[in-house]
Amino acid sequence: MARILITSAIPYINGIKHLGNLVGSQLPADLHARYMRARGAEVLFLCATDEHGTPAELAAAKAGKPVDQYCAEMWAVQAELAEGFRLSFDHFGRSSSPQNHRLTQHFAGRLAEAGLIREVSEKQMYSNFDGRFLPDRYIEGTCPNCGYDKARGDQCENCTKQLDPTDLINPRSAISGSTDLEVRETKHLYLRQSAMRDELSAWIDAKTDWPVLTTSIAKKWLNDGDGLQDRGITRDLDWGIPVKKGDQPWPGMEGKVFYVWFDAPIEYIACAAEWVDAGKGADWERWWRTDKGAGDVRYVQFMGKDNVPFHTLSFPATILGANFDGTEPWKLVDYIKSFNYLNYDGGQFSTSQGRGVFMDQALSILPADYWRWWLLSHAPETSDSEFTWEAFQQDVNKDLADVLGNFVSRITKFCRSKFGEAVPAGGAYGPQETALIADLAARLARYQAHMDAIEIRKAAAELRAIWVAGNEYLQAAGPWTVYKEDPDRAAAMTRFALNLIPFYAGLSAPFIPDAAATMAGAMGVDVVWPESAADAMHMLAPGHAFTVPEVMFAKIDDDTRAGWAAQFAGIRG
Ligand code: B3M
Ligand code: ZN
Repeated sequence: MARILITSAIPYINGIKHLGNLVGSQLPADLHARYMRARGAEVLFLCATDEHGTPAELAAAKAGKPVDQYCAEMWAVQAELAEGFRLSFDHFGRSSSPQNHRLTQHFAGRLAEAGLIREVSEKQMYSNFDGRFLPDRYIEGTCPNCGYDKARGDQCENCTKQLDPTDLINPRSAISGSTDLEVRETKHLYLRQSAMRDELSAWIDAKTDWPVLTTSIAKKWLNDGDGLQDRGITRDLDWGIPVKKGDQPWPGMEGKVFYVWFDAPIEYIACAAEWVDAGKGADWERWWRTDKGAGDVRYVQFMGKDNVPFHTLSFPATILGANFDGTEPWKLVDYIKSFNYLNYDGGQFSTSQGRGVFMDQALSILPADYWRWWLLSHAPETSDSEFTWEAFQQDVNKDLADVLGNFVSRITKFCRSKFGEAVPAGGAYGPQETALIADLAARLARYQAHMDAIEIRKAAAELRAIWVAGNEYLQAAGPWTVYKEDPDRAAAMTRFALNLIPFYAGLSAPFIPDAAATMAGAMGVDVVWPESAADAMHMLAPGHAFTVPEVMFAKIDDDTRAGWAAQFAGIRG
């Protein structure tokens, strides 16, 4: 049995995520997890909140709460929204967990043993007004690379360049806006990732099957040398994982914490330990250590493009470095699926500016399946894509209501009125049905190939075509007309069309799990992946009872659409 480890980039704790965040990591990761489980793989699907660093501290300060309390509350909010969107994590952890404290300190100790950490006395921005150092997001200014004027001290959101606070032009404090800043000396630990350039370069060169988006970003940072500069992995902050060498103190580093981007990817590992400690699993090393059973695991990561440098360079440097003596072979990622950005109505989604539709708002106006279908079928794979209310209304009405929902409703109602609420006997499948089975078999093979390759838009297009094929069959066959002259033939057509419903339920479940459960439930069967189109059309035997499901998808009318467009035009307060 195939074993698949899946992680989604772990969302920052600082507030509710928008739909652009959702489609850039958690949602496609869920699609893959659901698909692989349906195909019989043993899957471990992990996500967590990213609770350290300046995003957490700044957001807690804004909310007027102690940062630990703020994080606990926001974790619960994010966990509930994840459930609302039917994200099927095996565990939703927290990067502030004791497991992550231990592992992060462990990795730092191993890297020190390997000689991959050096102590650097460096210059940091200090705000006289705020009376503190201003690492990372505590400072904003103009990007030296692209000129974007809201670049943060750790990275430019606009061009993805990783930055140091001292790189910014016209820097200002993100807390007070003060420009009364000075440079002060402070001591920090640096990860010597540059020492691992050859190893990382060979590893990435071997990944010829990765999406171009992933490898192009990785190679850009490798080859212009920029991304592989040694990076500071400690910070002068209160909140975070205390700097230690394993469980030993680190002289000179008292009062400092690890940099959020050092401990966040380690949470992927710690999350598996949390999963075990929560009583949900027996052995996390079986997923993470190739010497302890993870040798046959395929590890797939999902993330937005701005996270690629950390996952292709920094995190691999950490876990490869920790195996300097061959005693700790950690599982490296096998495939990185990365995403461009989803834009919102002519601009960017923005958490800091409250622009766009956020996960809680989305669920307050429509159930998860509407969003899941639209977002996944427009996943920004090869380029940025754009959410508009017009496109959303049009696609949802067409694909979900007119095609899929209408098919299910039409055939179940027709059967109920002519044959009752059981699959009719009589007649036999003829050339029309044989032709559709052949078509569906070919489409099923293509759909599986796209899902295997995590080509999400192509998979969605094929699934839509599979729904359309059923609708067209029903339209062309016209059992309601045939019934008058040849009720037996109409019964065979009806039986065939009813059998398409569980077939659709199985294939659609990774995209729209609730609707799939409704379809299968109405037909009195479980949601199962149809391994063969021909067999699937004989699954419901004559006499098998069913019910007519409630309306599966309501259409969005123009007034409603216009109302939402107006409601979400402004910025969230
Ligand atoms: N929290 C950034 C983000 O949410 C960061 C990802 C960490 S993945 C280890 O986009
Ligand atoms: Zn920039």
